[in-house]
Amino acid sequence: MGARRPARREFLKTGAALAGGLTLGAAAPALGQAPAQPPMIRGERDGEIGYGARSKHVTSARIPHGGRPSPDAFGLTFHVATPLQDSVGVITPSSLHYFATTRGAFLPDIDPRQHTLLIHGLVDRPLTFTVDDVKRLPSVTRLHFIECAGNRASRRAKTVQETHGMTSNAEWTGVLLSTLLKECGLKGSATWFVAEGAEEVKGASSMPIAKAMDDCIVAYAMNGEPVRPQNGFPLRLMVPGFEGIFHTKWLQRIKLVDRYYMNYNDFGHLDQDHKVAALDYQIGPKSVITFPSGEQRLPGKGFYEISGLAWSGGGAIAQVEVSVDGGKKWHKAEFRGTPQRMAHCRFAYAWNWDGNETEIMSRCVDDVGQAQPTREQIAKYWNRPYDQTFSVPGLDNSIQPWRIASDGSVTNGLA
Ligand SMILES: Nc1nc2c(c(=O)[nH]1)N[C@H]1C(S)=C(S)[C@@H](COP(=O)(O)O)O[C@H]1N2
Ligand SMILES: [Mo]
Repeated sequence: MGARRPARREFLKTGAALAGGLTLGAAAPALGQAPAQPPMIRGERDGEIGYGARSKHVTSARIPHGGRPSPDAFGLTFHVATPLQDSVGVITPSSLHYFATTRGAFLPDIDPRQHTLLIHGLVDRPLTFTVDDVKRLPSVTRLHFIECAGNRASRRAKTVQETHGMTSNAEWTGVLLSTLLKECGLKGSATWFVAEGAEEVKGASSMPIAKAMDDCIVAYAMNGEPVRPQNGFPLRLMVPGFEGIFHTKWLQRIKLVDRYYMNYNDFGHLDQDHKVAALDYQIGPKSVITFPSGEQRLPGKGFYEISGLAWSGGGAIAQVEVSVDGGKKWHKAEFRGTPQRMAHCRFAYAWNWDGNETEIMSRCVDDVGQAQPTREQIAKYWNRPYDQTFSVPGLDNSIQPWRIASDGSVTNGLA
């Protein structure tokens, strides 16, 4: 199991911190009355029977990302971010999964009985699969994150939803793309493939064949039910660890080709600097503290469990460290659950806040040895000056600091 058993010393320290925090008012003393009877939710009238609804007291919601309304005045949907500040565990509920359409889209309303997936090009036998055909084949079920290239630190962002909400993590079920490609028989000249969606702009991307044969999934289910229309119903391609744009939704066609093909999607997101472009496929190791994070408030000094998420496109997360003094000292965080390959993993760190202003942040290392960099390190790598105006070229996996003021308010440490 990946969750380390805490050393006895560490456990005692945590226990002491917890006891201290509770005496500082985290829970009210019991006075011995029986709990009052709450009002009742009334069956179907409150929408609870056919398809469950959450409590009306839970209001966590997605927000449009990057200042662009979604849907816009024409009814097109763009980018919408997950409320990571409220997240617990590692599963993003499907209703809160971020979603992104590269050029804005009306969501295709696809009848799964009519839908087919065509695989053709450099294959021995071009084949057309119905959704039922796909479901008959041997399946896999795996946790995977998706992250959009638009997910980046910014001085203007106030909350972790604004800085990091363009990533989510779900349990995906489907058939390995390699299973389908073996049915078709790959020709030796097939070195790339193009995956295409069913909407008007096609959302197509070119990807190397090695990735197709490794771990890509043609997914039909997400978190135990059919993939939601916003996330690609009835079939979507999962390209674990690759930038979000490659995970083609409403998947209807895969063409095997012998070189990189420029598509609408590729054109929109490729950088002219080939060094930046090369780093735009696989997501680097990244982590962020989700509690406490921007615009939250600590009610007073004492015990808190710092909690956050870590992920990498290169494999599973091997280690997360937390600093509670602005990056001077780093402490090993604990995992909650077992880190999975190309999936969010939840980390926690027991903290006794002394009530003084400070800065907290996390950093991670994945199991192929890649480490999450600071923004200064990234600037140095690209040979650019590091100042307030620096923006990370390509994908941004920089360390995110949160500033805690002595009144307990939390703000973006980059601001
Ligand atoms: N067909 C199609 N697939 C697509 C897109 C699109 O616009 N059309 N957007 C891509 C982008 S930019 C991202 S980040 C991910 C987002 O997946 P999600 O909406 O399920 O979170 O889907 C990708 N797949
Ligand atoms: Mo994206």
